[in-house]
Amino acid sequence: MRTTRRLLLAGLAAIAPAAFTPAAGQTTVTLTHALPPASHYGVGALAFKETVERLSNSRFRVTIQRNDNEREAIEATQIGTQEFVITSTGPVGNFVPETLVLDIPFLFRDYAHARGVLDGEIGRELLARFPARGLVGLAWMENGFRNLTNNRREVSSPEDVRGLKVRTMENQVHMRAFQTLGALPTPMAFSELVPALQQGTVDGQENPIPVIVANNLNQVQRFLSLTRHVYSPAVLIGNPAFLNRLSPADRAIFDEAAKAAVVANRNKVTEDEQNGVAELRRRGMTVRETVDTAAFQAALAPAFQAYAQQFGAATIERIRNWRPGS
Ligand code: EAX
Repeated sequence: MRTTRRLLLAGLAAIAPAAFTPAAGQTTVTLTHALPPASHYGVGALAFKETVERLSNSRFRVTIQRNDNEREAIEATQIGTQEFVITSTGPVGNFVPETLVLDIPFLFRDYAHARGVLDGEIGRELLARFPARGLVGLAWMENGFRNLTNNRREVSSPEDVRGLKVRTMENQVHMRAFQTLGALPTPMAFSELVPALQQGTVDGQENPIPVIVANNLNQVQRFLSLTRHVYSPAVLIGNPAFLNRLSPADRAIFDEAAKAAVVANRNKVTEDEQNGVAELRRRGMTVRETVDTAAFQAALAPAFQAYAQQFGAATIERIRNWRPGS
């Protein structure tokens, strides 16, 4: 009897999405991200939680959990075993290939450029690609400009990268870039990174200052070079079935909470960018603040040609040439 009832309810929920709203009482949803609570993702997740619970008068409760295998968390959000994930775009390209264009090295001039593109027409167009892949891109968040760390040597030019075994995210754009520089890119989930560095499976990795600081990567990495070779967006993704079942008023609550998450997250990135390098030097890292960016860009020319083939030169130039008000 209970099975029949459950099937009937599931059927009703499926055919009456617009009208279906969670029963009175509390609905608990789960959001995961890969980093510690005090990180730029953690503060964003907390802002999301607080906003949802405040605006819904606690009809919805958000449980925040850590999962540092981002691909796994995106899959869980897709199938509905969790409702939300905050993730870097690293693995997202395996689900929504159009987002890979954002991972091209040296595409964005600075944070204002990246935030402007993602908050504008281009960012909206990319989020619109998520539903066809069984995901809802609620908002662009931020991971930050990625920098190279390693245990073998100071890096200031492409020659210094040659031969380094570098952990990359499971991202074909990043892997091509490091292959082109003569490194040995080794893709793996963030959850495998620290053991790989401890065991010497890889010599180095690349991540934004906020990630390096939040995860104490100074404990397993000696040299930091401020290459800023890639801007790494993050994205808040939701489960379509859950979101489509919400009333318009409740959906507006989650949209408002996503905006609050973006503000808290980006403020923390800005703060970490201001203080993180000095903190990492204090913790004992050898920091190379200036690198030969022009030489890196020149060395990546073959990769840029491949990216233009893959994404279209016009699309890349549209992003690269974006200006405020454009
Ligand atoms: O999203 O995997 C990575 O290097 C990411 O930057 C990290 O998980 C934060």
